[in-house]
Amino acid sequence: MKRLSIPLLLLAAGSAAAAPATPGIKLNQVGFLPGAQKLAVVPQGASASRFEIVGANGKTVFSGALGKPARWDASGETVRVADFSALNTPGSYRLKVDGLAPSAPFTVQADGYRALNTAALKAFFLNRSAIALEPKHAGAFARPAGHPDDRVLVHASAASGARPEGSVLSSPKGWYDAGDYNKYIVNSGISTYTLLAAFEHFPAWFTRQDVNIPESGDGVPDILDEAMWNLEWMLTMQDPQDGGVYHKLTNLKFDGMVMPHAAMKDPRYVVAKSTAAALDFAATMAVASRVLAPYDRQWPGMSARMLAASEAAWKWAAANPAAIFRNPAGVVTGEYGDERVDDEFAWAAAELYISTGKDAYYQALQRDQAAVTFPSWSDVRALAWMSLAHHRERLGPAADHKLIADRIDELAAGLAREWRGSGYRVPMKPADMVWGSNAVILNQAMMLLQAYRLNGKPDYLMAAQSSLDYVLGRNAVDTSFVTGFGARPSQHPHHRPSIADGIAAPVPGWLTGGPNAGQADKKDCPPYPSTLPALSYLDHACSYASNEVAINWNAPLVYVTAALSELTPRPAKSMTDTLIPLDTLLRQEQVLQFDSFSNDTALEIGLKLIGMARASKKSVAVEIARNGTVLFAHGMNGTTRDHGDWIRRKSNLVNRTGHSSFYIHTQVRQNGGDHDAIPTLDARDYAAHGGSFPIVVRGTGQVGTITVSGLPGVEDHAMVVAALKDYLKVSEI
Ligand code: G3I
Ligand code: 9MR
Repeated sequence: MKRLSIPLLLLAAGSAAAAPATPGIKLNQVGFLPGAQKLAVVPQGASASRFEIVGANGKTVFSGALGKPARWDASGETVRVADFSALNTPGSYRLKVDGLAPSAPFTVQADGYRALNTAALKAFFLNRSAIALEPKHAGAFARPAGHPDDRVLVHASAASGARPEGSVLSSPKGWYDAGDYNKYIVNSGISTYTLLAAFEHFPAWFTRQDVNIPESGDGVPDILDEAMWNLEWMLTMQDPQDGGVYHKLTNLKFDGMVMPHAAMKDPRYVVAKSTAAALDFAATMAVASRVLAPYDRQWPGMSARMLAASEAAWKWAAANPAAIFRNPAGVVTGEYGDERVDDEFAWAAAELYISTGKDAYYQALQRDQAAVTFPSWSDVRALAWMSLAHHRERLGPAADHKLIADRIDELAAGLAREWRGSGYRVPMKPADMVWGSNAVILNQAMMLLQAYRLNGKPDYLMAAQSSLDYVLGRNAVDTSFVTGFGARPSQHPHHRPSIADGIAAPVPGWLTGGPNAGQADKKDCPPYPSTLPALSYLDHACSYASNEVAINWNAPLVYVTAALSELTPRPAKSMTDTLIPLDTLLRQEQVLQFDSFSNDTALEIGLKLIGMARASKKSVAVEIARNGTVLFAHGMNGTTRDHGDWIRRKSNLVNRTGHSSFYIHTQVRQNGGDHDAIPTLDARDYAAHGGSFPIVVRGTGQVGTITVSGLPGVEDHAMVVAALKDYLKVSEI
């Protein structure tokens, strides 16, 4: 594929991520939880119509048909989807299509996102200001402390009576925003909120997590310790005189491409108070005050102090509703300027309502009628609804539960529609390929997950999984956008420590910004490979517009990987692992035989099976064949063509071996083998899973098969056996 132009390839020399010459198979290069939907995209050019999944030993474990060609406008491609969701056996695999190079390797693994989630959170620690990173926590990425920020100047734009221009403040701690070394309240707000929400929604996941930071083991989950590093800084950005909050703490211009401790010569300033900063601060502190309330022993008085700070900031914003931030003359660092603050008012009102229970905040929220849009630093309305939804049972009578659920479902339904219709099966539209597009799609995933938590619609969970798949490799540039993860990760982020630390690999666990149709850094970079939105990506350190990292992009990566880990259904282990003794299985084959087997017999047994499935509210496909002729076939509502393929492969096995497919399954497993990779059988044509049973006519031998598909193999098998026992009036076995 033509991702990198030749000069850029040379610049990127040393990268293990050489672009493949032809468009290849794109998939999540990290992998899938066993119960997740699992999709890959295959370029249309391939003439093959089927795909295979091969295990680490090269044996085929799964095969399926490619979906219909579908276009993705963002990349100008037509692709076909390979769906291997049914593969839930843990292992390491590749996907193959005749005529194409094999895919990157991926795993199917329970708890498969633990390392990624921990690294994504660790990245915040590695971006802390004002602290030396010790080797025992940071490994090779240890470094001296940067920017103590204990002597920061008040900029002319921020001057007030008690704090005239040039007065000195202490504003230490906090995370560097991104690839630069400045600290911005607006972006800190949404980032810190997202981490706090991840903990608030999935406490069990984070309570089990050891990120190996200096505070680990202090009785507080690491994610809260990490959030506290930034919350303490945010508190220093409030002017105690009036409750107003400075927009940012910054140099006048961006530092050079040096390590933090080598970038401390220029003075740093707090710059202008703004309405957006006050409201993002108010919202975040209101959340923090309730999430940290149980930790008053570790942080005495902190929760109450945060709530008071939040209310003071709200008051300031109410009195100054139009203090829109613009970089003052002479300040050229990140602006995070936001013309519209109605969404910030709504968010702060919602969080203050949840944390204080005061109806005045709910009334302020009610004035906001706008539809919910997925969140970004400049559009935080969705965060209000996400918090209201989580707390809906605790809200007072004023709160309208249906409205909360409907607002979130409306947003999710639109995203899911886009997901279903797009060639790459992503909720993101071509127009969403803006600066930080990888966070766009993960914030979309976060909202889909809110809807899923409310109403359990499977599409929402699958669309969220697809969003993660996209950033981990199922994208048009075949890149895992998380440093250090996947076979072809971003290697050259616009991140000053990654550029200046002398280590070839970038700091791990960072989500890079991703394709940005605006190509706003064109003048500072080698040419982009294409003007198409989804191809507007440069894995080059020059590219601040497509390859920077940022705290507000990593935060939804933390949220989404934890949420998918907690919400993805786990395949029922007890079912898939149940084995019946071999002698019992043999005995079934000997006893459940016929004196004759007519077309009517097939009809009666077939209907019996359907009746049994109905009675237990299960959905199955059934096929009964004699001497190669199908005498009965029915697929109940909810079954798909895939069930037909299982029937074909399971009955092939019975016709070849003379045994029930569950007998072969059990025999192989008892001998320590892999039933999905039997050396003498081609997995495209044979499946050693329960559900197919031989029809044996006494005196004649095997004449056909009765096959059920749709449940775990052991249950498919049990259903056939039960129907035969009933029909043949057998009570033993
Ligand atoms: O949302 C509009 C969209 O409607 C429009 O069609 C499109 C056309 O260009 O623009 C979209 O807005 C873009 C916006 O990002 C999307 O969030 C703006 O053009 C684009 O300029 C803006 O970029 C911001 C960038 O700073 C420049 O200001 C990014 O959001 C923001 O994440 C980034 O943040 C920087 C900080 O300033 C400094 N620290 C690093 C950080 C990350 O790069
Ligand atoms: O390095 C800066 C990056 O962190 C910011 O996000 C980006 C936003 O504007 O700006 C980068 O700085 C560039 C500047 O804007 C233009 N000249 C080149 C700078 C990077 O080399």
